[in-house]
Amino acid sequence: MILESLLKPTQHIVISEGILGGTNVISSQKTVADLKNFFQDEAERSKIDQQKLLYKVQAHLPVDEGTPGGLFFGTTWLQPGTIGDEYFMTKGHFHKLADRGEYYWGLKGGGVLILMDEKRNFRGEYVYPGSLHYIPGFTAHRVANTGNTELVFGACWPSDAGYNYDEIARNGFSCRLIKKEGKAHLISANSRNPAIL
Ligand code: M6P
Ligand code: ZN
Repeated sequence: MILESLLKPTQHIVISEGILGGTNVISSQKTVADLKNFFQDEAERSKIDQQKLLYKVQAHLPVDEGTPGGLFFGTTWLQPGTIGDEYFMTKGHFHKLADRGEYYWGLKGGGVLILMDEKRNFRGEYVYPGSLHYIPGFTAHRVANTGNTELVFGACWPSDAGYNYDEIARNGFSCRLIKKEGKAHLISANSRNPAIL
């Protein structure tokens, strides 16, 4: 009787893999088709199997999107590979409420977190199992997989952050993560190379 208020958690996580279970967990995925115009070499992207999986996301959404004060928690599985010389990457976004921050952390594989502020200044941080990244507000974020295996990373963000994909779709990031002589290089984008939705 005394133990009645001790409850089993509604959620669980396979801690090393990031796999989420329990209530209110949603899954989504992005294919090569979904990243039309996001890579520098659009001609190459268009030649690849359009249904090929680039990444999948699981997220625990305990409250409605837009609710102030809550948190969302997710995992992303990003496949290895390149399009032209550019590594497979997530779309990347600013937040709709632009001042909202986010945490990312590396779980498996290796890559780079690409960050760009509102003045289009960019920087990259290595992602690896155990890396922890604080993404400040007003900062677009995208992850690229530079390894030969799946890159898995976790994320936690405010439930009212929302997504602003438009800015990236219009102007892209000011940098690209490319493979040159087998190594990753973060280079300034030579053109704005707008990604038209
Ligand atoms: C992380 C979080 C999610 C995001 C996902 C994929 O898990 O930041 O909010 O949706 O990465 O990134 P994107 O939405 O930019 O494709
Ligand atoms: Zn975000």
